[in-house]
Amino acid sequence: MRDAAPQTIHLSDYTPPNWWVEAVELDFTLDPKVTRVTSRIRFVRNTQVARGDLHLDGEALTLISASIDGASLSENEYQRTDTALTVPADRLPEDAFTWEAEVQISPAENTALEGLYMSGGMYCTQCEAEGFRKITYYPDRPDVMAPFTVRIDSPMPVLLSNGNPVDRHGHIAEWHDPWPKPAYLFALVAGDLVAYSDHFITRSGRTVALNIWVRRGDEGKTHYAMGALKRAMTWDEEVYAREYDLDVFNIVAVDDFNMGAMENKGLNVFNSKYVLASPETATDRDYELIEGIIAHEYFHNWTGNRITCRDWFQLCLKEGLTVFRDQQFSGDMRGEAVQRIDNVLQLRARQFREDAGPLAHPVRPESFVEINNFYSATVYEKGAEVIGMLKRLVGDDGYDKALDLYFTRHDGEAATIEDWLRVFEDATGRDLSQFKLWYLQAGTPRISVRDDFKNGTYILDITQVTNPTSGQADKHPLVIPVAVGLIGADGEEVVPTRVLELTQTRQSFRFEGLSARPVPSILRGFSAPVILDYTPGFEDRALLLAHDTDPFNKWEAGRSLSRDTLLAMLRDGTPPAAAFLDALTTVVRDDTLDPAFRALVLALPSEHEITQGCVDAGMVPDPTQIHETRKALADRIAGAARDTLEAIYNQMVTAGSYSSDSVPSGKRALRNTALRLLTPLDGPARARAHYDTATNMTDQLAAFACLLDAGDTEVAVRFHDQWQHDRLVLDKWFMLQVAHAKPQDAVKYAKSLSEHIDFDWKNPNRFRSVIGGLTATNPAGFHDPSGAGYAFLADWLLRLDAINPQTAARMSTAFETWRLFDVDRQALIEEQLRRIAGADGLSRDLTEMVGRMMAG
Ligand code: 0A1
Ligand code: ZN
Repeated sequence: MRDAAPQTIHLSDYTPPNWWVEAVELDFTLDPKVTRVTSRIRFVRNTQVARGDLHLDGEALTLISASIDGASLSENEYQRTDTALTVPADRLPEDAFTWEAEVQISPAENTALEGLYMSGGMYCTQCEAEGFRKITYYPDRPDVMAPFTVRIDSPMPVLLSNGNPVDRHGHIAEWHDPWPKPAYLFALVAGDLVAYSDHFITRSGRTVALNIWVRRGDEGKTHYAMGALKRAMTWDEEVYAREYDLDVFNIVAVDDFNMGAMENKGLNVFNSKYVLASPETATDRDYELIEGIIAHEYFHNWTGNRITCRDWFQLCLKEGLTVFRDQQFSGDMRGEAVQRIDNVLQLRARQFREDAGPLAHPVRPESFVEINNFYSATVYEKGAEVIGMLKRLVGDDGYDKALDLYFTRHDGEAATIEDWLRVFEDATGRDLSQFKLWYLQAGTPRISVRDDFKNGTYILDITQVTNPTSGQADKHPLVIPVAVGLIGADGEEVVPTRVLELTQTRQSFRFEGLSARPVPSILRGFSAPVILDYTPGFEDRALLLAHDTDPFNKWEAGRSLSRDTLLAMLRDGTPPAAAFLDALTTVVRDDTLDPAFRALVLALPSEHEITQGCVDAGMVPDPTQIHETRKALADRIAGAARDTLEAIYNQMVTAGSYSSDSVPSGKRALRNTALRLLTPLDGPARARAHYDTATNMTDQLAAFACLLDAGDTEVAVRFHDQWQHDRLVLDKWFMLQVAHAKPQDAVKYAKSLSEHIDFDWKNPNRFRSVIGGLTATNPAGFHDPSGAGYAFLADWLLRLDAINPQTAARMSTAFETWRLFDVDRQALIEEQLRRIAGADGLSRDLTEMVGRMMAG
């Protein structure tokens, strides 16, 4: 239901609660349609504020009874709206009291997958950000932290909640979580589940029971996740000195989940796609994501759970830091260089795109209508980049000191970004007042560089600018760490990496004592989340591609040459320069380099990256032409590097049984890239053989994609016959067919797949496979000049919004780039945005997103 007037919440309006919670007891009697929840909550007065009303959040609850200190409350003793229950201060005992209430809820009818809901016959919960209020009346705000005791009454064989198990007899299980936590970390799971179990001995010698709970039949796909969990636990002890703090750590895989996973205390709930893996069903990329996400949720135990956020504006406090930590972990597990390139690719694809459009917002936003709309690339990924910069600026020792102080000073608290920055200031003595702007200012800064060489001195003159973003016209200069190294004309590094600190709009930096003009390698390791407007000539970039000692910039040199080549092809049909093709081939052929890195060098900029490149170059992007030009360049590269690619295809064979480790998966990545490039040249025979002999999903899917591109229709039938029983593989089947449809057929394909018997639009993964398949993986199809893609998306968003507003709102971001396109496409998209905005009963989630996209 549309709220009468969706309210905007402002950070500046934060006030502490009138009442703290000392302890919570919850009793659940589970039933799909009629679940009873009894709560006993001990409130104590917050003596820091004037004595005030008791404010409880509550949504979609049937209130059966309520009492204070055992005396039942009649309806005239409280006020109740659709979203809250308030007991006036004069009806409350002076300093402390026990609130008891019984409510009724209906998990089976909860299609929004927020609060207590059902997935595949099991009960599960999702309470972040504000889902607990759909379970019972409670001060559902992260600064109210309390220990929880939970009793679950249900005939289901497995009954789980947070913390440690206390008791189990018959239908009833009791759990106690001694660590004070906000309600968003509450979780309950009940189902006919099986566990894959193991244990972990912490460095202080405590034994922790580890369980991964899955649906019967999936237990063979849990080993990898368990290994990842143990690696993450070890890593957090070794690198951050953080130890796990309960007797048991449970993970549950559920099929219907709006996001990736959730860090509920001691009971992480995962989208099954980020837990279940076997070589036959999961790709190398899936394995990598499982390891990263298992680690992310586990790391939240300290950065998020032990220290949480005071309010939802501080979301980046836990998310930016936890992403930063999971990226460090993945770098240690899989290789730092490749991991960094991968992170930057994601950042540019998702966060730069967000920052450049109407949805731009600061890492710490100042207002929101629906907080679920701010689980964004900016909060997560730019939030992580900001921490990376901080670490670079204060040094590794300074970072370690600051983190130690953070954990000791704020353990058990709900903290703010101000607290976070203060520990860095106190630990290192550095003034971070200007640095704080990274949290407050939206938009991607651009830095431009001019250089000069005179009498042995090389000068870099660097300028920064951040363009206005919606609602934020004035921007101030930021502190930008620019890591720079200098390379001599012979390819030798003459100055190793130095971090220049740009603090003003314009600044010069000098390098003395050089014998000749060097080639600068700027923004090494992508030392700041900025756009570097500096394009050295072809020769210089080819030199960096061949010789830069910084792997990120070595890759970046190739990427920027590819981008410029594509733009020149688009502008006036200029063919790719032979020297560019040669330079690329030389790197790809270099077997002293990591195969995963070579695969990344061969990967062309995405269609969205080219779209943005066109806009930056003053051209109107044409999605169809971009798609064709990108394919044409791939064919040119394949033609020029044919022998190398054939050799790679023949050599990069992984022997023995499957392993998702970085070395074999890097080899597969390079070999499958070669296959993809060679297939249009040589025809589908090689891909067919690859498909027929594949022993793992990485190879099968790579061949499947090639065959779809080659117009093989029979392979989709074979794939479906083989995998129709496996829901996660079937998601891939749906997505790849849309992704590899010819742009002019893509909407037609997506439509017919959405009518397929296996299409279940209520399952977020399946919905994302088809609708997201079109918008995210087939941009030329989505932007078909007829506007059919836009109408298709709008139709589905409206339909989904009625049952699952959160996922509908997320998927609507496919429209966020609408102003980049020609006026005809803009008009077609605007028509759809207006249609959505005008629909009856639109959710607060989608109303906010569409409103922001139209306004910005
Ligand atoms: N905190 C989780 C992400 C998450 C957020 C919201 C959710 O439901 C609305 C679910 C998960 C994480 O960072 O992994
Ligand atoms: Zn997180």
